[in-house]
Amino acid sequence: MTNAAFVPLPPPPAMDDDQRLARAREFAAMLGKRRTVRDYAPTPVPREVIEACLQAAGTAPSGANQQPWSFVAVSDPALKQRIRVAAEAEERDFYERRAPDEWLEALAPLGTDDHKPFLETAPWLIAVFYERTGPEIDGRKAKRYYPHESTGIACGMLIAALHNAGLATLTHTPSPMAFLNELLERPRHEVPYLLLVVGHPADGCQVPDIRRKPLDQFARFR
Ligand code: IYR
Repeated sequence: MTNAAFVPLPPPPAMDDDQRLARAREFAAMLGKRRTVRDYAPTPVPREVIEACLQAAGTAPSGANQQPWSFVAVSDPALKQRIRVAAEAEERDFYERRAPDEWLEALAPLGTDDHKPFLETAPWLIAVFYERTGPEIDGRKAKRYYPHESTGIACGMLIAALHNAGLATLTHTPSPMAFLNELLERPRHEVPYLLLVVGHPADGCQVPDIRRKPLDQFARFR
């Protein structure tokens, strides 16, 4: 027996299969133009745009509808500078000591190194956290189900929403990221997941000459 409450699903938009195909292809083409950007213009982006894109992210499906994500959007230059300093310290350690040669070889086509000026130049940094558990209430912590997967889906939707709004992004994962809890004053049960860099590309911005796999290499039909 379930005591769940149900309401009618609002009708989906009316369209025939030709329209469906056209829309599906348009969306794929739109997303196909997304590129990860590491060189940003200092041009500001209104907070309302970021809010609307976060609103889109917050519609993601999640384990047991627990919505275990939490976003901190940072535009304050002093805070961005502190994030850059902390991230670059971790990245230096990664590139100079921790990264195995195999990993450095895999990164070579991307041309990345421990310098992360975009953490100050880009107008917004969105730190994403997932809740490992709920907050402790009366000494008990509620379990969260599929928090990584749920937060990953929300991040995908956020990246798509930002791209659709004409903005560039970078999924940055300085490792470890515990400094984000301290700098952004988030409690310990929130685990840093991703630092998303958001803004407009710099004039003359260049991106790595890399390709995406064709459909038949990553999807099968049976
Ligand atoms: N966090 C480092 C290294 C890095 C790792 C992966 I996997 C990438 O796809 C890109 C970079 C950095 O940001 O430089």
